[in-house]
Amino acid sequence: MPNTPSNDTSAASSWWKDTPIYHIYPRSFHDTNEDGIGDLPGIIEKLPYLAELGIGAIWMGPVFRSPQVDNGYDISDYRDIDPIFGTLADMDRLIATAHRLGIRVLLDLVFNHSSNRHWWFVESERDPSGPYGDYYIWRDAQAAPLPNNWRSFFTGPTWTWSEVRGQYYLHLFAPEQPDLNWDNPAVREELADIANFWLDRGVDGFRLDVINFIAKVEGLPSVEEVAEHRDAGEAVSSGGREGSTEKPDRLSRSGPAAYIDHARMVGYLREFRRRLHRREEIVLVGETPHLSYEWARELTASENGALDMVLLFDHLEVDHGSRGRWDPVPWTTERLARVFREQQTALAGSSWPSLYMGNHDQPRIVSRYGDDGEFRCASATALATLFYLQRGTPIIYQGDEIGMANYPLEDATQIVDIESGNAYRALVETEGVEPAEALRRVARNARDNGRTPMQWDGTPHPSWWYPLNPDHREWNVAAQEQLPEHQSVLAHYRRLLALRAEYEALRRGSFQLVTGDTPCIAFRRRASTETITVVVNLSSQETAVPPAIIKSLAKDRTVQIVLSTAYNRGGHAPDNLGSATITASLAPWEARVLLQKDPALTRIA
Ligand code: ISL
Ligand code: CA
Repeated sequence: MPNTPSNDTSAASSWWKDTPIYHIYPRSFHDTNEDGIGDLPGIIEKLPYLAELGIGAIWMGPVFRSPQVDNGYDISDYRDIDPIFGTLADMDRLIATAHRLGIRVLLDLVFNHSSNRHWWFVESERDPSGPYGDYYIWRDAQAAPLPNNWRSFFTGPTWTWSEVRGQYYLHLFAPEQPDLNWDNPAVREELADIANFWLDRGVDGFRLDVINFIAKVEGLPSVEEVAEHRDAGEAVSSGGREGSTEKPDRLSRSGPAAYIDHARMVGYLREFRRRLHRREEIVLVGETPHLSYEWARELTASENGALDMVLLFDHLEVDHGSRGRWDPVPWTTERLARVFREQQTALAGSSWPSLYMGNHDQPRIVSRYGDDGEFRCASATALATLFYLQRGTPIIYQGDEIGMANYPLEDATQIVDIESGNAYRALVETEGVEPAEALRRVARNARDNGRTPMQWDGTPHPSWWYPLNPDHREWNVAAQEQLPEHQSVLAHYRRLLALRAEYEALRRGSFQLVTGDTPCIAFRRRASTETITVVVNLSSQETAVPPAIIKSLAKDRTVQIVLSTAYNRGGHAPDNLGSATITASLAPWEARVLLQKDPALTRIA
């Protein structure tokens, strides 16, 4: 078992606060049998690369048996590996090899819904009064066209008629992804058993897919009726403490958050955790789209015993227009800084933030918030410094460590992802948007952007299930290993993670936003004997260090620069960063990390 950080008193608890996690999208990570799909042997082969990067855990996207309607997020057997990825023996070998390298393993459990090809659903359809009859959410046809007016994440209604059973069933995503009925105790027991099956094989935790949607509002009322209940100030007890009223979610007036009964959801997850083997050693990370900060804190407060972290979305929605991700608008430093402050404030104390810039559902961060043209390396490293030195656990998405960018989508036929493809067709066919304009809107945030194959070297791999980004010939791991440090995104990520390992202020220190006025964001991390200030120029122009930073540093002679993404600016070779002037103007996309060791503070033994 990997050694736990020395400052942990209890042998294995909260290891996940001290080590970055690397998010692998297995389908696109590394293909060892030339079938064009990444596989488990491919992940095993790259574990040393990940160990050298400095990560302490991997989160792998779903590799269970699946018809692949939603690239594995439609599971038909939770206890077996899909042959396109490998076998159970491969998984056992992966876990053992990772542990030998000091890397823990998290799996991605999709428990809000299964595949419609899971035998539970086949039986539920065939035999309504059988043992699986109540595993899903079924409703009779009524006078109204559908049981309610909820909308799917993947466009269209959330109800599909089953000729076999003669009823509608609920699916918040594709019709091939029927929602499981968490109100059924047999379902909750079955899912805890599946988690224990993997924990008994040595897995160290789980990322739980859209886990905040597992408890739907009683009676499945229409969106408007839910809003009325909440407007009437209906007191809804919070998950942990009775009596407090639920603050309306940002989206409780409409959209997915209106479908959730949060108090019941928290209750189910506390019961789920109580049932898990090794529950003190593992980490539970919930993916929670549209979750309010209040409920995020409720879910992750350690005393509530539900989840350890959640994946919030607000920092990846500052470029969403009024109609969401398919209505992209320019983002601002002010909006992003405000979200950072809100998230860090909400999850201070006994909660713990996750820090992520992208994943298989998001566009590439260097294309989204950076400058993937002239300042691609500078902006990729600046954004990594901005996100990953905050309080919380960094979750690095495969390829971001070498500055991978969006795929040049020029034709709608290149959109393979179900959500993005449905959104494009809805814009054109339902809203009458010109195809070229619909493509412009969807291409920027299409999920395909984050799913192109990992770029290990410059050689062509024509068999890949999705084409490699044409820029892989220049932007790849092998090339980054050869570049001088200050031109290598990969080298910067290694230094960044090493910096976190070196300074307690970065691992466990407090967070305080100092400024968020265009074009800079600056924040401060404090621990017992050190203060670290991070200031980032989020523009392609040179800019002055914000006055608030200069004021706080001017008097202190002990300040030194421990990291800068503009190494080659003013003699900033990595080994003499300390000599550079602290308040020199910031180069385009420069992130500067300043250390103050306060001798007045005694080091806590
Ligand atoms: O980002 C999103 C919401 O704004 C959606 O792209 C995404 O579907 C949502 O975050 C939920 O994602 C998870 O569940 C989906 C699956 O398609 C995603 O890949 C998964 O990450 C359904 O299982
Ligand atoms: Ca393969």
